[in-house]
Amino acid sequence: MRRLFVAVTVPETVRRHLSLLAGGIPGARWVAAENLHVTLRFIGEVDGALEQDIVDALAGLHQPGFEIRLEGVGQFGSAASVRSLWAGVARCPELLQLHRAVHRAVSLAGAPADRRKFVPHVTLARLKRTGPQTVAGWLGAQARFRSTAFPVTEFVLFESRLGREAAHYTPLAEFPLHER
Ligand code: 2AM
Repeated sequence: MRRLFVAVTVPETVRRHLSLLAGGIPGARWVAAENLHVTLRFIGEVDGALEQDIVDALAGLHQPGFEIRLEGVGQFGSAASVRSLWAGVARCPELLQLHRAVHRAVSLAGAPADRRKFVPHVTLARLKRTGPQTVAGWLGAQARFRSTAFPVTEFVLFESRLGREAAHYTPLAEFPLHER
């Protein structure tokens, strides 16, 4: 069984820009620059046969390439406890369309359901038992974050192996997007 997800990667220049946001929050575990990505669909643990069906389904998609820009920051979690901090993605109908196509394809292939609402983001830090007052200063300081726009020319199927400190992501297959 492998734990899978589908994502869009972030170019080196933008990852470097994002890594400037890391710091200033006690107890935060900042995501390593090479692991920064926008998840399109979390799949979870699947066996080899289902993985092959998922690869085939993704290979059958014919979606256009487009540009995105990262913009703003936010948090996930409850009112009492912040679970993660992230950079947002500026409004992009083509990314939403790609998400829908990937979601539908892997669901039809038989992947486990993913009922999370799609909020496009790049997770920057994971937190434990952190109150909202601890991150308020960081959220305020980074509110105006805005990356350069960059082209999305492919999406990637990743394996995620969970380590004690951080997850390790390995690209398993790349799926090109097409010219309009
Ligand atoms: P996150 O960054 O917002 O936590 C690999 O784990 C990727 O899949 C992460 O980017 C993670 O999003 C995303 N993901 C979505 N749903 C998940 C889930 N139920 N468990 C773990 N990761 C999930």
